[in-house]
Amino acid sequence: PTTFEYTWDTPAYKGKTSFPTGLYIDGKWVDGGDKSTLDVINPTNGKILTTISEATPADVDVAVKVAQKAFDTTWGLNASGATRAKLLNRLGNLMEEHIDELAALEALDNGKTFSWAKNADLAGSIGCIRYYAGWADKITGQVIETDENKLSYTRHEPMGVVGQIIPWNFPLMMMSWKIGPALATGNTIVLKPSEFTPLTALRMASLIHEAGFPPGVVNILVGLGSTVGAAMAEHMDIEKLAFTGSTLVGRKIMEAAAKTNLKNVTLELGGKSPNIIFDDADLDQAVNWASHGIFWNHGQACCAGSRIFVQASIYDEFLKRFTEKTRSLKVGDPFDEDSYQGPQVSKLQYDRIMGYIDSGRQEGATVHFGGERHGEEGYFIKPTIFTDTKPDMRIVKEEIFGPVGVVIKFDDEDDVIRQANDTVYGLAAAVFTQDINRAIGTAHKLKAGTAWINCVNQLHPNVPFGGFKQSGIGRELGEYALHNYTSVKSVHVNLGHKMK
Ligand code: TXE
Repeated sequence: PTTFEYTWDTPAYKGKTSFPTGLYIDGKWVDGGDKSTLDVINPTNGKILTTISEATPADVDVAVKVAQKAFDTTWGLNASGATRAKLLNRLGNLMEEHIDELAALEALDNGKTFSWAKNADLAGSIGCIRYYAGWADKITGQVIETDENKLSYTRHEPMGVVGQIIPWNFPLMMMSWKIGPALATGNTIVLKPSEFTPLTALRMASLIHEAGFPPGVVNILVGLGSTVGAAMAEHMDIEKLAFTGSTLVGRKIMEAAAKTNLKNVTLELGGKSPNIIFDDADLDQAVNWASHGIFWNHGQACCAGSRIFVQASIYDEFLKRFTEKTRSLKVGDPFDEDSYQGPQVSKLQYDRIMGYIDSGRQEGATVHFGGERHGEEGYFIKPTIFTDTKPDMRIVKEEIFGPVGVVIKFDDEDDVIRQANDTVYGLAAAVFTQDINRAIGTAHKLKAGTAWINCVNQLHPNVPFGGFKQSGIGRELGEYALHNYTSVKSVHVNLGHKMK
């Protein structure tokens, strides 16, 4: 396998990195079974950054075998909670020591700005690993009283080898949300990063190694979804598969699980989250949050507030201030200190988003702001606002996953709740108002796994995150995520009851 080396000399960051890029299996870096490779593209200029080893389905078999062996010997029920906590804490400390380097890699590979990568992605990732380190020695079952001749209790046992497939929008954070609870509960892992953004996961392989996790506990295979991802979903010896990505692929994974070993599946999928702004909201704050809601991470967030509903009496004033705010967002190089928005992650995503912008125009909506590419190279798209939309337009119904928001006028509370819930998704929702009854009442009526009041995009390792409806199955983060990675065993002990 090759070594990736890179030196940054930019306004935001000066530093360098060097790490092996092979598949990380059984504590070693190896080439893929058929020696094939993948190009990693820099989205800021569309050029090849590096070429790395690509895994095959046969490599998945090898990785599952070594993960099973590690589960049976050095991990699983063989490593105490205190040991698992110690190693996770070491990993968190190593990530913090390398925080700038990891943030720079994330910005380079994904296109997000260095400062957001550091302050949001890295802070969230390190916090998540440390949070689950805290749980590792606190995984307990219950003693259940039945009768005096019996002792009944439960154990929350690790499942075994778990598969984890992650996307490209928050590569390191999604990896942390996955490996944190899985390792804390004693599972071994075969993880597939997105083929579009593999670099931070590969750098993490070195840190996991350095932290001292036994070989085979974490295995990282970069490869395509259609080959390696599908092989994981179908694998007979993967007990559980955790996936974050598109609803389309989530469906395929459930289908593959159903057709093979009925592996347990958790899914974190897409969204079309409503952001409701009532006439009594603090307007400047509502504007700033709404902007962050749709334009943060270039709209590539599953919980992006992509449908902005504004009450009729303040609609014109909101739109005026929201347009000014949008105009002020600097689109540019992720390593410029004043950039807010970098390029979209890939040519594929750039084309998809531009396709949605065209469809909005063709279906009769108004491009109120933006609606075109930015600059000459790379995958930059201007932050875009649509108005004059209709409920059945594609830009109102479908997840665009880009910096494209629709602003919709509403009359009253019932009307907006009906419209907000008129979607197949249910990941998140936000409401802005100064009236506490209206705020909490609306939050409770919205069909979404997360409801934000007077804020958006707030995530915390201690608080669960996941979707209603077609946005997913299961919850990540918080104590809830431990359930994704444990099987409950009930033990009945006879204390003297005689059988005749
Ligand atoms: O996602 P994919 P894509 C949404 C968003 C975006 C759209 C398409 O709307 O525009 O999905 O993005 C792996 N079996 N989200 O095409 O393909 C793939 O290799 C097993 C929302 O990039 O779902 C990658 O590791 N795995 C989202 C992961 O799935 C397969 C984040 C996600 O890629 C596979 C990303 C298969 N058959 C996209 N095919 C969110 N919820 O945050 C692909 N993969």
